[in-house]
Amino acid sequence: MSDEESLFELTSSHLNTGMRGIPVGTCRTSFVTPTEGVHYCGYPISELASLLPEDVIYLLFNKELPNSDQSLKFQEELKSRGALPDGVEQVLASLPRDGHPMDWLSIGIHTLGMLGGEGDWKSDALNLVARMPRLLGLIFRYREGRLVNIPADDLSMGLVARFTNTLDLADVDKSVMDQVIATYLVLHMDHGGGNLSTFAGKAVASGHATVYSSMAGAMNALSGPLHGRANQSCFEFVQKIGTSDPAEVEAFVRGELEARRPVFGFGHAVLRAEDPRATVQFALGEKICPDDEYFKTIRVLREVAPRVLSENPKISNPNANVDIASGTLLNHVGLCDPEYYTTFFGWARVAGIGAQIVDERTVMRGGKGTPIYRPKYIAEEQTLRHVD
Ligand code: FAM
Repeated sequence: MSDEESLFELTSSHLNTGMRGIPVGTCRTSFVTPTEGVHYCGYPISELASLLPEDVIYLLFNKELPNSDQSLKFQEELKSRGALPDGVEQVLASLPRDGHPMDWLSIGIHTLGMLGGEGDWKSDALNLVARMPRLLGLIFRYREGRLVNIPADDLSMGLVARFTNTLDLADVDKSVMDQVIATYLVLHMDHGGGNLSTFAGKAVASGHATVYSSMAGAMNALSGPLHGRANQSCFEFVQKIGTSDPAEVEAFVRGELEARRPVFGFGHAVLRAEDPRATVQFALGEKICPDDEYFKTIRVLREVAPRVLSENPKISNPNANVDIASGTLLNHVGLCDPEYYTTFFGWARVAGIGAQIVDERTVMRGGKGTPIYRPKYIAEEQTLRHVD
């Protein structure tokens, strides 16, 4: 790309559109195509879905998949970075239990920064990646008031197992739970440079706030119902359907559209086919929970909704998106409260956003980093006047 190449013709119609589609920078970790969805460092997500989350995190930070030596070394590195600083639990103990888990997550990340920030972009980003499983596990425990017998953080475990070990739910199959969470994490780690939370995180970091403050800002952005919290709404929607009878599901979908409510789990701003991340999760569901009532509902929905949505030519993509199946799978393995679902999204995105912040701060512009963000806003309805 030469410095002179014209990338975009801007007209006043682009103002106040949320910068939709306007190129503002480059991204080294991932890109999204309309038919194959997200690719991490060139690899289609469908080819990465069953890899160890640690290996995919390595990919995002190093732009290459690790060989087996590099993989083991990186897993050890994350273990050595994983211990939470003292004092985190005291802060969690003081938070309101009816506060949304995403607000807890944002405060938790800020707390990690206040108590254990180092001031180095890469080291802080990797420390945060390594500390997320314990932080998230503790958020569940404190917010639910399950304070007795919290297992010690076992740093010899991998990232996912450290979370499930902290959570320590009775009567669940931890190996299936670990498989669902590992797949969830890999699928959600990154999604290009311009999605709201990633953009917000990089914008905050551009003013040289810490990785922790930047990531807390990114999590606040992710918490909105139009962004990350759609996965909570999507499972609540599936719960509301309450049937897997095809005719009843179709009547429900038509009723939602008539009432001008969204059919959750379908449609996308960029994709024009079923999101491969949905395809992967459907395949996993067929393996682990084909007879789960909610899974039966989404299996039918996957056939019915695109057919009904296609009747409206305005809808650019009637197919399933990433959020259609994730809640059903999390619910199946014992993570039954949809209010927590966006925190898994946040946990995953810490890797992609962290890697993108490190790239922007230490690699872009020959290592100088991207300057502080400063888009231009044009004054409107502000004629010059003076106080009499
Ligand atoms: N249900 C009802 N209406 C829909 C729809 C759906 N699933 N998908 C699109 N539309 C409507 C949309 O609201 C818009 O209507 P207006 O012109 O009246 O504003 C019209 O169809 C054209 O929309 P589009 O160009 O096809 O898509 P957008 O880029 O505007 O919107 C979504 C994309 C994801 C916001 C939209 O498809 C939607 O609301 N889906 C349901 C909610 C959902 O599943 N969200 C999670 C998305 C997930 F992938 C994520 O990003 N986390």
